[in-house]
Amino acid sequence: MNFNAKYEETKKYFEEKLYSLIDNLSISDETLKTAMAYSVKAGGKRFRPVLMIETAKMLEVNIEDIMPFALAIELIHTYSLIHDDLPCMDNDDFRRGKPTSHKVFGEALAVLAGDALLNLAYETMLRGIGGIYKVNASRLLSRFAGYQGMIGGQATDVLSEGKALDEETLNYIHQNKTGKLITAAVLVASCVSGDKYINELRTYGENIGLLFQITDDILDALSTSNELGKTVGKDEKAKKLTFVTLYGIEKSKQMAQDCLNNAINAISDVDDNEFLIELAKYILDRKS
Ligand code: GRG
Repeated sequence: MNFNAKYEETKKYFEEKLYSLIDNLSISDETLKTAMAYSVKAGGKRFRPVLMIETAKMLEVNIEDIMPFALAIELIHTYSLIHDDLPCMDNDDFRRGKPTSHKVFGEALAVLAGDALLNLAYETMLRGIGGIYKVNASRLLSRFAGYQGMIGGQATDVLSEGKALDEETLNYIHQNKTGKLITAAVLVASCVSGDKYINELRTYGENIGLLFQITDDILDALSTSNELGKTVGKDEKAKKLTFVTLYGIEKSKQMAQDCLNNAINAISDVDDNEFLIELAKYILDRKS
């Protein structure tokens, strides 16, 4: 299997659907529409929707059945980045190599564009909803993106700033802030399939979620702004507790390798697992 070609093909297919959704929105305020489209079309790896679509294909779920959820998860991810970049949170000027939403449109519009994308996510996910499997998938995505997931992790992260953090709190923050949405990508596909391989995919998702965060911390410490398209070295400057500041680079790399091994082992008996295995390896090797 040519992993890169398959990733790019699925990403392209997904982006066509995403852009068509955004372009066809009927929004009376042109600035709001422009702000929503600006962040949606700013690029990005489309990692979560690609993971969800490929997991669904592996579980023999129809692409039309998974697409509303794939669109929803990317819209949720995009809103979270807009809000995370705001002056009241991470205060970032650049994202994906471009000025952040509030730098272009002002803070009020950035908040509203994020809110609008979040609402659009649920509207899209619920379009054509039917059957207990899809209802369960919707509940899971809502929960994992909310106070028991991404927002919960972000809240603890914000509230921990400047405090001495213990290992348990660091793990809680990362399992939720970054890990839950990534785990949701595989679990939503499993829910829609009628819970096929749900336990194996949960362990896989949790491990690649953690792997994603550890590599993010390593990249923040070692990359240049040009490579990442955002400000780097912020964690150390802000005295933020990260895997790198807590364990150092070498131990963090070892932990990343352990997560990769755990993820691969979890799905070793799952049929047609090649793409998911290659995807886990890609996270470890990623440069942005
Ligand atoms: C504001 C509710 C709320 C949540 C914010 C996503 C998030 C939670 C914070 C972002 C902080 C951060 C840099 C986390 C590290 C992992 C992460 C989510 C990186 C960005 O995701 P990528 O690499 O981005 O998938 P692209 O640009 O490729 O889409």
